[in-house]
Amino acid sequence: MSFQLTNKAGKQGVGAGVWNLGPGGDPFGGPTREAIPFIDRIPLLAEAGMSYFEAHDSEIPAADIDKALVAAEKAGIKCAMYTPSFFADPIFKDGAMTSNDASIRALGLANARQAVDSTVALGAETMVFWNGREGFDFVLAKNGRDSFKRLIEGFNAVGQYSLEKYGNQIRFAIEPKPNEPRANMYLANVGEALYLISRLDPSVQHLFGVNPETAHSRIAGLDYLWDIEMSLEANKLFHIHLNSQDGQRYDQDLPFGYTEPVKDLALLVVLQDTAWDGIICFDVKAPRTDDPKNIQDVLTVSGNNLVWLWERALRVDRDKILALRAENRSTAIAGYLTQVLYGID
Ligand code: XLS
Ligand code: MG
Repeated sequence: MSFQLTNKAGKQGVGAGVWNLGPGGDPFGGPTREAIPFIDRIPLLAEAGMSYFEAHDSEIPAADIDKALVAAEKAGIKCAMYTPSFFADPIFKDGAMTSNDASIRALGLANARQAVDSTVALGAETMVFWNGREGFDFVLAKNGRDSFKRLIEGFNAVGQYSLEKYGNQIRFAIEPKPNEPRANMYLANVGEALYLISRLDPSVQHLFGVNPETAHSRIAGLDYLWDIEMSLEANKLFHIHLNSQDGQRYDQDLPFGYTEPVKDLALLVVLQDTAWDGIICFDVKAPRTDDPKNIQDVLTVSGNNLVWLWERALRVDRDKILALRAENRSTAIAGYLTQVLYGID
């Protein structure tokens, strides 16, 4: 059984990352579950209702792609996106594209080019760039203006490589996050990512968009629905990571639909109304407290919440919202959404 969304435009099915089913370690304590090999997580994602998987190059390196494809084919699941892990290798401890050391920037570029090839080999249409280590912990440790220029150079070079080798076959989605693991991260929010895209070379600009993650907006104290609307307005919503966050704190990757169901309902209304046709993916984390046999709960809870909220969103009377807007009754709109959410209609 896979999660399906009634009348969704474009791509059906939902996805999640192989990293979502981790062994449960955190900065204060080791794993609470035995680590499942990354390739073996692919069938687990499918079993939990996912039609797509996502992976970092540190989880499924180029050498394992054939094995991943066999496992995916067997499980009836496809790759939604692939992403270079600029944050994992100690060589990139102070960033890849924004490192002060030109030889490390060159390594970052080589790593990104390899990830482009792997994205194509896996049959994914999207490669994500998450700003993992691109940032600073101490002021003046980097020159911010130089860092920004280096990001532009780096993305231009990756875009050029991909365009020359594969044409428009894959697109790049920049995923903003304000902090963690760095104290301050470049491309901290959707607005910054869109500004960066506006500064890219016009020959590659069309290849770049954003991958907003709802929890990341919340960590920044921003409204994730507005972030997504802004991406849509710019015609740059290339991918999406849904999850929940319980306040402004460390990145929790809670199940989608858990903390702010009314806002999630409104988000789905917006996606339905714009006929967004991309794949909907979760970026959640199996909590440290869950037993190994229940490791997929975080995915099934997210999937069920998505399907239920999607069905509710289809029932939202758009004309009623317009009428209430015309009467300047924003509180009544909030009440109406809650009414639909609770199924009182
Ligand atoms: C981390 C990010 C990461 C990206 C992919 O906070 O959400 O998991 O989605 O690198
Ligand atoms: Mg993410």
